[in-house]
Amino acid sequence: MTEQTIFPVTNAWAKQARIDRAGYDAMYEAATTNPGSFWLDQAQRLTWTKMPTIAGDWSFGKKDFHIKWFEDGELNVAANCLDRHLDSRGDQIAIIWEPDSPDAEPRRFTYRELHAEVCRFANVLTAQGVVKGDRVTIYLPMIPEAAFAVLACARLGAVHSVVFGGFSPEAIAGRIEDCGSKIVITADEGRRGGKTIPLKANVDAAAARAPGLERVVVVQSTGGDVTMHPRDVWYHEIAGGVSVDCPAVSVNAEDPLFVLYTSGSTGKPKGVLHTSGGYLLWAAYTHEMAFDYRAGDVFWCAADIGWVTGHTYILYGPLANGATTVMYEGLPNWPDASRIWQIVDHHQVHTLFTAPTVLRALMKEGDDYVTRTDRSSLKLLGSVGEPINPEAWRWYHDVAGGGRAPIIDAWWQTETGGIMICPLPGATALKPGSATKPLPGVTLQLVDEKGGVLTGPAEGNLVVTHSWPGQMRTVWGDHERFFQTYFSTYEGKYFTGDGCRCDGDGYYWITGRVDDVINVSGHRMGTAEVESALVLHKHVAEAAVVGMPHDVKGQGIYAYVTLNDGVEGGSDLHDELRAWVRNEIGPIATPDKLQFAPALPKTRSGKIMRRILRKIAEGDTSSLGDTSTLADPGVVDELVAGRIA
Ligand code: 6R9
Repeated sequence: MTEQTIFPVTNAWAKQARIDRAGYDAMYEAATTNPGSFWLDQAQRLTWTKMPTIAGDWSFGKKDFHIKWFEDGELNVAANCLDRHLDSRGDQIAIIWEPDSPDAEPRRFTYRELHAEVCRFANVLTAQGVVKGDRVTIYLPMIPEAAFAVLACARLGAVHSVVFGGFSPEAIAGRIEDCGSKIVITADEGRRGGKTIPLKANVDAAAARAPGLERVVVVQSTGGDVTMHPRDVWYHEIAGGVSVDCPAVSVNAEDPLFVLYTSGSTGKPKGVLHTSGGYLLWAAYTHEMAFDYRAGDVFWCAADIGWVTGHTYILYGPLANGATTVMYEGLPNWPDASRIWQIVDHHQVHTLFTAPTVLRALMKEGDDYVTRTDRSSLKLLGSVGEPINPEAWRWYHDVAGGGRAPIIDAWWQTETGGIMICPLPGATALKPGSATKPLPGVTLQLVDEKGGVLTGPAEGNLVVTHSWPGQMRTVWGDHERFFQTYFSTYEGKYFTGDGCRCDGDGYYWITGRVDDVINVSGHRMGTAEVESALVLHKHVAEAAVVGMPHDVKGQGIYAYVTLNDGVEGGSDLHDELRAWVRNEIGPIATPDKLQFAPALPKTRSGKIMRRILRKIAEGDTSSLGDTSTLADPGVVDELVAGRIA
């Protein structure tokens, strides 16, 4: 299959979709030529307590750098996701919760029931002293209470910071401290793939390193044994008898809604801050546009709410649009590779949104697991998190979707709040591996290393030239870092960190990160973070981490480690170091391969030549390029000889 393979808009979608090709072109044009009125119009999607009269007010320039959207508007995000639906669809299912075990019963919450649960949770948080503007760390498994907790914060105008359940105590502590949250909401244990995850015990360990933590609210989920400390309270004990009425606090559009930590190319993870009005509008707008969402569609984003995809497409987008959203506790391939398709059948899922890494893992198990299920409810398939390779695309399209459902390959980032580039099912012919075209309101450019703008078919670095409502507003506590990270490379433009190619039809093909961020199973990992974890070990002198191709994860982690004098690098230490990283950051950061190196290849000025390390990790040792600038070129031969195949 070449990139010339084109899948035209299907007849079914051509007939029913809201937006056709001409409609897309007109809308794109309107959003670009008159963004002010375009976005004030779009703002009508939300219910405001005070309607905004100003759309975007922003500058990416260094002198008067600022980003604001709908700055004179006021609203409550949870009321937009709940209260405003009560009259029209109070008895419609808002959330279908599918448990880890196929033998356990799913739970369903109508909009009315979800509203009550969120109000109850909000009242409990208020009783614990949470007020508007406070940060609340949420470290929960994929259980309904995760949705209640997130929306309860939004209802109070408190700022949630969800930490993925796979992160270690060390990582949790860092996030609690960085955003200064005094309260953590967790559960006794999580459950995934038949195994339990000791969430409460992890929070206990984190608390030792997070002196500012005052209160831990514990949701009983598995009923597993936990130790309760004086700072801990059981949710079910303090929620009994609490009112299910709770007024929604009206906030300014620019008041913070959440902080979500993400890896960058340097330093510790950044707290990406999203605000209330612009983010919610972007969530609602993109959910409707990208998936041509219609009332009644059952929407399943198979992500975890610990990642931005879960924030925007399990919760905020679907709920703002009054959808029925599926929340799944477990793994797509447990107990076996049919599980994901059985859930589709069971809940008659209309749109499935998942990641290429999941597809590659399922593909390996063979088609039988798929074809023995019905899947006729599936009308649309989404892909997100990393470039989708054409083989996985083809399999998703032909086998999983039976050739009927278009694939919405959606490119975006934690920083962008929601989807930026994707096909529209009724408007865009598909090319496997291309995220196709920007949504109306998204203005892209490709630039070369020096910032020169590339036009026509070209390959370069992807930038966004105009602000959009869903754009992050700052790095929590470090506005200067926000500017430096995203706006200093190319003056006056937002730099995505991604490389990209644009073809003759104006289709965008993301080629991957151009910075030191690697994409492991669709999750971002900073090489610097893994290196910092490794050098904390007493035997490690130096470490360099690079990405390598991995047939399921997309990219795997390859670590080169030099040891302190006198320490021998045997298999015990090898295993110990992998476990060490797992402990420091979490399982997703565990190096796939770890090579003990006598030294690292450095330039005379001491800079590690990562290009060479990448080539060796890839096994591409015939084309290492110029090594003459190295302080000790002999190091390279030793690294090649010791490569872990
Ligand atoms: C939503 C999300 C962002 C990085 C991004 C890019 C990669 C995401 C992609 C994609 C190619 C797609 N990425 N979607 N690459 N095609 N459809 O994943 O956010 O975790 O912040 O990662 O993921 O490299 O820069 P986040």
